[in-house]
Amino acid sequence: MKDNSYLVLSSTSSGYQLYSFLDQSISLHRNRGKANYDGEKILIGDEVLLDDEGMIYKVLERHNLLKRPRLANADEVLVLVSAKEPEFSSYLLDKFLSLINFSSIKASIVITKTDLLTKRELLSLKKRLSYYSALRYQVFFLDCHDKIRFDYPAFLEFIKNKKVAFVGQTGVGKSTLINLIDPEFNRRVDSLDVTKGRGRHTTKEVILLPSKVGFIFDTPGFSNLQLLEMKPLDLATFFPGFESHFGECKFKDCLHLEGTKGCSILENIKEGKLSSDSYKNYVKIYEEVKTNDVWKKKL
Ligand SMILES: Nc1nc2c(ncn2[C@@H]2O[C@H](COP(=O)(O)OP(=O)(O)O)[C@@H](O)[C@H]2O)c(=O)[nH]1
Ligand SMILES: [Mg+2]
Ligand SMILES: [Zn+2]
Repeated sequence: MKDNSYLVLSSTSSGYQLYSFLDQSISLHRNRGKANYDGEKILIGDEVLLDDEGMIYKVLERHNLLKRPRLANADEVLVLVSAKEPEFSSYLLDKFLSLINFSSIKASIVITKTDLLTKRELLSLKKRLSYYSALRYQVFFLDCHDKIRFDYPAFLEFIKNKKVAFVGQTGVGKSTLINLIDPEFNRRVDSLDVTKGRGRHTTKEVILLPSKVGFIFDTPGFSNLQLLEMKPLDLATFFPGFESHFGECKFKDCLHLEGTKGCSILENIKEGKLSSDSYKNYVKIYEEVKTNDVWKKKL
């Protein structure tokens, strides 16, 4: 079925840029009226069919959906977190991983700006990240300007022939990394140094780039991520490291909060099998999810 379907790369005011699986060409097409997916408009990453006049008339079934940034059919989501500038944040990492787990998509971790660390800092960060490797996340340390140093060759092999989404805070190096993979894309890179007066250009919308290696979603940055669609119990289930303990707590709807009797998560933390640092992130994110009442209104 792939042969006559098209992949949505980007959305413009004059239509959708589509990639043809048949001949790898890219062309602009409009939507005939109301082609949608369960009432939702076409997303980047959707696969669509064209009628005889070259108009989109059908959206094919989605394999998955990432809610934030909103995109369809990623094989893998790569969470980019910088080692420095902005400072490494396990809080943001845990938050992203929760959301991706919740969306049932595979996640991996990319640490950017590794070149800015001293040897000692690198060792200490690697130790910190070994917790995530033990949870079976792939972790890559990169300098987004350098194809030789650190884990770039393994990273390149990893993304080959996949559709991968790069997500992460503004300024972590998403666009820089895309330019390293395929300089032809010439993605705009933001200067963090405003004194240079170049102004800031940001990736404003999700776009899917057909690179020489594989398909890459570049996504808009943000300073913080809100988990608006997640309920407290979703977080308690999908927080990184917690999934494999699902159903082990005494109470079925356990939120793993301090003092809960028979909580498997708290026991695992006590035994050092789950990270107490990450647990602090959990409590912080739980408080945010609890106070966000968007989901309550929908009930
Ligand atoms: N030293 C260093 N700087 C980087 C690296 N990756 C990106 N940068 C710089 O970080 C800034 C933001 O990069 P950009 O790709 O625009 O980030 P984005 O907002 O995630 O797309 C730019 O000044 C880049 O040159 C890296 O691995 N090492
Ligand atoms: Mg960017
Ligand atoms: Zn529990």
